[in-house]
Amino acid sequence: MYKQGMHDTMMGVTGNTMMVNGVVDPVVEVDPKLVRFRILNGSNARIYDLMFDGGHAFHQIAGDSSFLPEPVGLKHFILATAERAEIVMDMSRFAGKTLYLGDGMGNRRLLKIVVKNTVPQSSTLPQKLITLKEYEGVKPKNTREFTLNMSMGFLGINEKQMDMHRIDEVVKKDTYEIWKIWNPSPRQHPFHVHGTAFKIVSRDGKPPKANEQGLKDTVLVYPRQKVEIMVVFRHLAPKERPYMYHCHILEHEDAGMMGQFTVV
Ligand SMILES: [Cu+2]
Repeated sequence: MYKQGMHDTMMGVTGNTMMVNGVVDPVVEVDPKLVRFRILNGSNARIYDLMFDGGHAFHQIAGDSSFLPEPVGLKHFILATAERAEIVMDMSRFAGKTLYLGDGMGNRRLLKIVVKNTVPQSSTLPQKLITLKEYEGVKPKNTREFTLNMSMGFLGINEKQMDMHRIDEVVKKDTYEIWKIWNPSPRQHPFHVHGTAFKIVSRDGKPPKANEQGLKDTVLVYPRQKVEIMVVFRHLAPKERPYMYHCHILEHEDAGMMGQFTVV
């Protein structure tokens, strides 16, 4: 049974069978060299803490919508629903061995990786990847606030449930804005915005971690956290075809945690 009541709506439904690219118990064979994984969290509700078995180190090089300014050394990272990440793992150390990409939160193995027993080729990543110019030196005057509401039986944003016949916000094209997202609820919500690649300005007033410093379209907002993002929209969106912002836990957006906006 997919959804059986209020609890499933609040918590989001998580199944008992993990799949990668639609495959149960997936296996991939790789060469013993640098291997790049392009990962999308396509789950409806599950948030992952991705890591390799044994805690082997790797680099994240890209997030949702751009490269990171530089490769970020990690042993694990959180990937919320709809978020993307590109990571590079040096497989030259594992020629002839098997390792697993897994989820530390549920202690689950997700992907079996068989490293071929051929001559290892080692190489290094560039130190610098890109210079992000989009939001550099910009100090927006316009701000908007979005409060993520969740109480028994009610899921909404700014005390409103999604209504396809209501436009919640009107945004000006090519105008930089700060969006303040406040999550007073006890659950984490991945906040997703259509039609933009934004920059995370701060989490509770502090700068985001190094692997969140690229352009994004989804940001996980933890319970009782305030996240500020800087957005700009480069395309028009009339009221017949508005954009949406919403929580990307399927059961939450489905229950009304979503709003729509035009770009004029
Ligand atoms: Cu949510």
